[in-house]
Amino acid sequence: MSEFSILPGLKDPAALKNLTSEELEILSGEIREYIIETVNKNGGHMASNLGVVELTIALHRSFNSPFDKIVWDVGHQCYTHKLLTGRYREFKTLRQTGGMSGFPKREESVHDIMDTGHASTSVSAALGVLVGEHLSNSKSRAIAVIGDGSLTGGQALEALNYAGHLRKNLIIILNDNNMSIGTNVGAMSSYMSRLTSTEYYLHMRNFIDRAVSIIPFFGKSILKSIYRLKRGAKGIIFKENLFTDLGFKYIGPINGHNIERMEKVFETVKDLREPVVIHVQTKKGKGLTVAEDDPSGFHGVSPVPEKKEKDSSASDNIKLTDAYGIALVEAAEKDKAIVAITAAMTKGTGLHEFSIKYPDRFFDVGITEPHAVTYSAGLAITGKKPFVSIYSTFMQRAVDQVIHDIAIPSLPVTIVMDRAGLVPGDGETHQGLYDISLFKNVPGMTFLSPVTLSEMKYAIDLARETKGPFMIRYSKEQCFPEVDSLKQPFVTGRGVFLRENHDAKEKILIISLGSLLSEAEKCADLLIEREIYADIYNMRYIAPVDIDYLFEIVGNYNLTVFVEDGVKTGGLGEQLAAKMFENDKHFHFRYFGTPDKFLGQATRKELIVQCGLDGESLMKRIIEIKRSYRFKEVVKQVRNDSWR
Ligand SMILES: Cc1ncc(C[n+]2csc(CCOP(=O)(O)OP(=O)(O)O)c2C)c(N)n1
Repeated sequence: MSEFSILPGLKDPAALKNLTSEELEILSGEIREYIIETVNKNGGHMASNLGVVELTIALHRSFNSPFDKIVWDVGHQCYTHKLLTGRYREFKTLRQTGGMSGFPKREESVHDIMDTGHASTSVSAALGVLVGEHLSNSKSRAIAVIGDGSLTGGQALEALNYAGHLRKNLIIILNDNNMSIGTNVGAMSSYMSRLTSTEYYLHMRNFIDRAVSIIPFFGKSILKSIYRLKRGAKGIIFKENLFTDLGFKYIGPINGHNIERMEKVFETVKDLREPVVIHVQTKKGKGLTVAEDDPSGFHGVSPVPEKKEKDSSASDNIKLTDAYGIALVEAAEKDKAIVAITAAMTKGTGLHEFSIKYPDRFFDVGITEPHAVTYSAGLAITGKKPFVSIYSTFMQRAVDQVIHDIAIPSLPVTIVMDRAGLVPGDGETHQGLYDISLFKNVPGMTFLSPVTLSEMKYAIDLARETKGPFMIRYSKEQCFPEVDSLKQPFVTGRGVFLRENHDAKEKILIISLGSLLSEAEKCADLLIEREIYADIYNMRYIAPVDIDYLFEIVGNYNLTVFVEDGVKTGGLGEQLAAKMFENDKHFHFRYFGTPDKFLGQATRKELIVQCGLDGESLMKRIIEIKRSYRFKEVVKQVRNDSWR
């Protein structure tokens, strides 16, 4: 680790206020260096964090955190904030198990106002905090820092609407880098580009910036004139400014890499009595040329060793995300009705190739998951076959849209949930553990969990032939190897045996749902070492389940263990157990999933072990059940004998 002169000594943001402008420049450089080193080593959000170094310094110099509440939208850009709020040492452990979170976390620091990870919540949260503080007669200020991408999310717009109505002194910093993860999309984005790029307006902006810089500390009357001047400028070009029309004061665009200028503006708005939007322009990836040139590629960065591993991997060992991308492109070639939709996650959901090959049939609708789902319902009404790709965790946003707009009218929309199950690195907010419990009981839903490229292709073919709502879920994992048993076509409601040994004396079955199949396989291998044989059945279907067929299978075994990559309570295993109970099927059946608690950051492997779902834990659990089963059998036998 490099030797830094200023950063390690900063234990509290208040100390920032004593630094000279030369020292602030050195500090910015040290922060960037530390972020680059750490993110390369541990993985994390590179470009977004490099873009807000000066903005964060200016905020912490102007406001008094934690008395003043700074709320970061998404929170993926909070690294400088963490470094300036006493977490210099901990930063080395960024995203590691038991280490510092890559997102704001209340339990980590009083400076972290919200636990975040999902977009577009900051304005609502900051407004709530502000009103709450006022009710307690506190003079705390509330500042929401939101990116131009996150501003496209419906919740942010709902909050702007209400904040404009309340007219409290909420401060919104609009961090505009003209990017979401990829290029930002939508009318809002073009609107902001117009705000920042019109020649005349740029001229006016330069004039105002200059005016601001020569006034040492401009008073309210001068500020008022600046507003008037700016409104005048906008009046000529735009007639109306969205923010001013919603009831906000608007200042901007200002250079988000000039600490002094930002501070002057922040100092002035501090005591305003109405809501204000400060439009700050930043460069995503600032200070790291490769990230500046490819901000999208450097949005989320994998640790360097993982990259090497990935490069050396064989092409048949692809991730399920890539399998989906390949399978959808293939399906789209033969089926012109297929259209693909993503909510700002083109690359993350494997749709990059589709977007290049079929630009007219591809829609990145911005960070707007509920809209993405209902928009797809509209497309389906016209005979299109929409495939909407959204991470499992972000689909939590669109539960009502699935039920109300797709399932009730029984529209053929396929929701494809990537990053389902245990998700590494990002912690509680990014786990994909609830989709099975949220959606499996939606009437008419077909819900599949493919584990190989060939299963993915079957799933997509089935989806495009199905007339009603459809869901596909898979993890961030590699595909399971293409073994013959998994190449069998799909039969409604049924799975397939990965391993079946008819000669075993004592019959044990492991039913696996999703990517835990590889752990089921390890478990069976470990059991063999102990001379216990277990068959493995890949469930494939979450809904519908051919329950009579499943009963028939389970009836052949002395013990069946069901394993799912999702929360146990409300999961499929629990539902199957209930069905057995209802039908007086006294099978010896156990089901395992993730526990009823939020799971923090760790590698996927570590998370699997934590939940007792790895091969070895499963093996131990099965042996334990067998033991207690024998014991119970003996007790039952004794009781029966004594009753006779
Ligand atoms: C509801 C939701 N959908 C998707 C994401 C994934 N995501 C994380 S950051 C990001 C882009 C945010 O863009 P912006 O707010 O402009 O911030 P920038 O990274 O450009 O600084 C996206 C889409 C998310 N965090 N939450």
